[in-house]
Amino acid sequence: ESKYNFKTVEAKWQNFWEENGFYIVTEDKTKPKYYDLEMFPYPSGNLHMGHVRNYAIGDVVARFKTMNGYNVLHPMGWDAFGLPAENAAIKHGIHPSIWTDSNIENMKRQLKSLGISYDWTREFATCKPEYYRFTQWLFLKLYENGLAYKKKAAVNWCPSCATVLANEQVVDGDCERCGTRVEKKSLEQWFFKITDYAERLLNDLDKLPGWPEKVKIMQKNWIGRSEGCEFSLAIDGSAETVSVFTTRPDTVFGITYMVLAPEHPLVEKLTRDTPYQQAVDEFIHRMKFLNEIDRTSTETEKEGVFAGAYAVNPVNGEKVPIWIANYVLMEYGTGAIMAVPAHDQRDFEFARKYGLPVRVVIEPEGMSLDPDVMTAAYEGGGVMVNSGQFDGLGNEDGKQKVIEWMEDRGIGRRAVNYRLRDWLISRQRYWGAPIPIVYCDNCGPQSVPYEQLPVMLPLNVEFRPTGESPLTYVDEFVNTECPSCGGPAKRETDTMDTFVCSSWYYFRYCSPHVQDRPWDKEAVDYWMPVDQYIGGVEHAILHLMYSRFFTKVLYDLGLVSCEEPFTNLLTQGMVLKDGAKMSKSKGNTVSPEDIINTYGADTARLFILFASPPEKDLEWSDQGVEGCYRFLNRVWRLVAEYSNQVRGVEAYGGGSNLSAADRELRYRTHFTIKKVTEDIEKRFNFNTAISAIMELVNALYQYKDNEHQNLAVVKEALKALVLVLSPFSPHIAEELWEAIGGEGSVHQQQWPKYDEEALVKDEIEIVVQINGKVRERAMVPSGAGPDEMKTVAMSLDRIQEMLAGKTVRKVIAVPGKLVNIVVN
Ligand code: ANZ
Ligand code: ZN
Repeated sequence: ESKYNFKTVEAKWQNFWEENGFYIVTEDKTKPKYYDLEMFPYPSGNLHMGHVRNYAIGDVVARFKTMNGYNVLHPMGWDAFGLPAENAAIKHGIHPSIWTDSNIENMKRQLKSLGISYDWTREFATCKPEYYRFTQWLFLKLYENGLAYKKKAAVNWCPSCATVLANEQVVDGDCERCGTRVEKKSLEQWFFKITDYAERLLNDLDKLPGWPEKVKIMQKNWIGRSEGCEFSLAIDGSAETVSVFTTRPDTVFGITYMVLAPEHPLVEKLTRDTPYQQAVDEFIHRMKFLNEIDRTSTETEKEGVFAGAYAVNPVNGEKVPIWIANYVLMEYGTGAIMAVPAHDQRDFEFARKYGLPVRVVIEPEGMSLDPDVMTAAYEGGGVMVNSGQFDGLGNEDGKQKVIEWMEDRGIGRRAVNYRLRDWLISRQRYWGAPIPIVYCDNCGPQSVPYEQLPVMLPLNVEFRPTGESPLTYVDEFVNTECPSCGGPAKRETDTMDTFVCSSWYYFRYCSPHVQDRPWDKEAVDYWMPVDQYIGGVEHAILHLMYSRFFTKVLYDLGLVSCEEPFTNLLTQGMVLKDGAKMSKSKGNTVSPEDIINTYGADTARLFILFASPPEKDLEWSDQGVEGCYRFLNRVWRLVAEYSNQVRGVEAYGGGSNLSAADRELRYRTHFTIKKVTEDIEKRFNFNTAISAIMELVNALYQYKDNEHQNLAVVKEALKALVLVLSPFSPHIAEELWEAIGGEGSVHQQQWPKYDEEALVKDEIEIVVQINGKVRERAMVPSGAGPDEMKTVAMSLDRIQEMLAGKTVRKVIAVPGKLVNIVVN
């Protein structure tokens, strides 16, 4: 019992928790609820240190809130659909479901060995029919409400993964997974209409004070709201008009040409059977193979061709040439722009390249710009010039005046544009939730009736990277009956983006076993919103945006009562080793399992929480782990030495006379309680909380050297120590709690409260010197004056002994510090 054997201790308490269903919660209405959620993992095979960090942080929160009287929901599950399983199938011939199940089993075992307080009865995997049935159910809800639609779209296509990628999965023009250059391909694809919610997704960020500012800024930029106007220009000699979106109506007199995106429908109309057709066709053909990122990158050379037609500028009647160029995208605004090279850098570069005119219409106050010598566009503000009746107006004012002028004439109107695009959810993949739609030659696309869900993934499939879903080749899957006319019909073979599965999983945890609906409304109303969400900042945009979108849609449909899913968000930093992010590809990983086997879960957790505050990056350090291990051993020995003496003793509760040393220990005890409580509650500063605990242990060791021992005070200190340590290192805390005679489980105790009075330091320590040499220390009242200090010093046993036979010549007192006795 005297040696810390973490293996026995951790196994013992993990069994105890499991056997007693310790972390199972129900919707107990007598207690305030607290929903503590960590982003669920993809079952890749093994936990990595990033996971350990994420879950250790979440577990401190769960245990702390539980001890503070909350009914805490702390669930775990698996984001189990997705590409790696399918790639493993292609590579090793293992079925994705078998690969996924065995990974889940392994990672679950690893999670349990970490001692995280999950309610495992709520576990689910998104790849199981019991779950994806409702992912399909939700798809149908969106479809019925006009929020899911199919359209032909140019998509990002990774030729190596043979799949469609969302914009967000394209990093600098390359596939996020394999690094291959991404191409463009036109396919019929399913979309969710997240753009309908752009404004609310933006505005409601203000309702999230508990989110990190940087995440809100990222979301804001992603939504990308721009204000400006849309207006149309006539095309010379044609009945057609072309409309443009601009954020700079104040520069409308500076238009010297116009640009259409290569995909713009007018291109064909304007150039068909003209001498320009061939050059335009060639250009467009070339652009097809470039993706959006390459086309719009500032480094990419701007290129274009003249369309052979002219547009008429409505403010001054001028005819300007219409060009087709790579830098204008069909997917933004109207797919056409008015070009103002003097004030837009992209237009400037293009104009210089093709010898198009540059006309200055905004000048900075007191300065004039010469278009012939300008080397870059002037994009700043200023005064309108060369702008007819608007001359002399400040440009911000001018923007409004030009819009009004256009509105009065019915040419244009104020407009808002968002960078946010609709969410492309189609994947030409097997390992995802099938989209519950069938196509009938007579009736067109039909929803699969709710009672026929789930549309089951067939097990027997062949995996070949063909670019089509493997489901396309499974006749029994594809061929079905039309739910409307009963005739032959074909199933949709696309599956859903896995971000769909993870956009609603936090609702499912509230009532994971209901079979006839995705959740029980009452349970969801009890638990939601999530009080604390914890995960990697890499999900700052997509997952969090999609989840917010789903929640708003479900709210509008009356299916849930909250409009935002996550009240507080904590984005944890990375785990680094040797200054670089720990990753398989860099070969600098440390295996959590090895660390747990060598030092135990309590040490692993303590180190990870102690090494750095949660939001900052954490540098792995073997010495740091060793240090935490030594610390837990030190705590163990301390308790072991005291346990027999204090087991039956009541913790100090006031009353009897305390020595200075007793008071000092009580001060440290209550200081620690206060510090740990505030560090966890207000700032998640687990690192400083743990330092405070370490100091309390030092204080206890110091106290142990005293001859006089007040066991009630010691008991009070040990109790507090074990209680405040328990969220960080939960197994050893249980064992020590038992050792000092604590009742029940440490995790079911009330969080300790600090005693304000103990925190008032009414005495201070001074040193007593003889001829300038420190000989003794003493406690004096904190306001003691020189005389009182001298009296105390002279009366000390040790000092009297040393003064025997000597003549005191002088006694000097420095208040708050020392007494020096000068002798012959
Ligand atoms: C004329 C102009 C003059 C512009 C000027 C800017 C400065 P944000 O802020 O991103 O919304 N634009 C509009 N549609 C486009 C498209 N489909 N592809 C590429 N560029 C497009 O940008 C809005 C500005 O981007 C618009 O305002 C337009 O150029 C361009 F001194 O119009 B501007
Ligand atoms: Zn039909």
